[in-house]
Amino acid sequence: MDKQKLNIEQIIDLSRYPLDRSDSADYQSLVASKQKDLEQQQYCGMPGFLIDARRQEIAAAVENRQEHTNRADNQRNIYLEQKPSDSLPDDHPKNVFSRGCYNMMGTHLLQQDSPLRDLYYWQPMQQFIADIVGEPHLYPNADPYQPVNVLCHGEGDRSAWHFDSSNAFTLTLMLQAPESGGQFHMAPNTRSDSDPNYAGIKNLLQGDESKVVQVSRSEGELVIFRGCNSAHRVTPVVGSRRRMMCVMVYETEPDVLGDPVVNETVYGIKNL
Ligand SMILES: O=C(O)CCC(=O)C(=O)O
Ligand SMILES: [Fe+2]
Repeated sequence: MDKQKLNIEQIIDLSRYPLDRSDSADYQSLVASKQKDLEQQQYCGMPGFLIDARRQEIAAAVENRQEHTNRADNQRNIYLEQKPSDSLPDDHPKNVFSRGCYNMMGTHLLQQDSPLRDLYYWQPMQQFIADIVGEPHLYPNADPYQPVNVLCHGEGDRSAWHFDSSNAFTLTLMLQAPESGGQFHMAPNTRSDSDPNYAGIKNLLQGDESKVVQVSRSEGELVIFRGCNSAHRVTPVVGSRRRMMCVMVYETEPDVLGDPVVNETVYGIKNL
């Protein structure tokens, strides 16, 4: 890649997604339509958000640093817990464990001149996401490892059904699609803040896919989803081409740092 600093129009397709013209009618109608999708479906997608030449360069850089990424391979329940609840029956969702395996690349492994950093810290990007998710402002996460990650699923890797534990929304940018498999499935509104819906979750875990939707994740597509109450998974990747998904974390207040215990588990960072 040219070492000169890239302009944002070399990273995002601004003709389709006019983040640089927030006063324009085009911007307002884009935001309104994505807000509506997010509200109705619990996700919204923006295909072709990332310029394809950048996407290819970023994917090659991620591939080159694969050996430094942290491997996770464990059994967890849909709440991402690894310990059973002895007081509950074996078929209770808290006691149903499935394998999750992937490699995680933290922010510290991204090159300093990675376009992913430029995109993440670009103020209009932060405001665009804030406008869609209905926050007055969003701020970058201040942790050295957590703000911009690339989640890598190699052959056979998958993420089992889970709820995202803390974030009200999850922001993802598809960098590379696998040959096949690696599909993103979601059961919108599986539970709510007032109803844990253990019976519905039990059915889902036993294979009832009647409420499951497959969300398109094309290369270069930006997807925002609400994963706290909508269970989702990534099906096993088939073939040697790695699935690479950039996950960006914005906060509703400035200067948020990560938990060192989480950083050890997720990125393998010790001795903080
Ligand atoms: O890789 C994906 O498509 C989904 C990632 C995910 O579930 C998450 O970041 O919480
Ligand atoms: Fe998730």
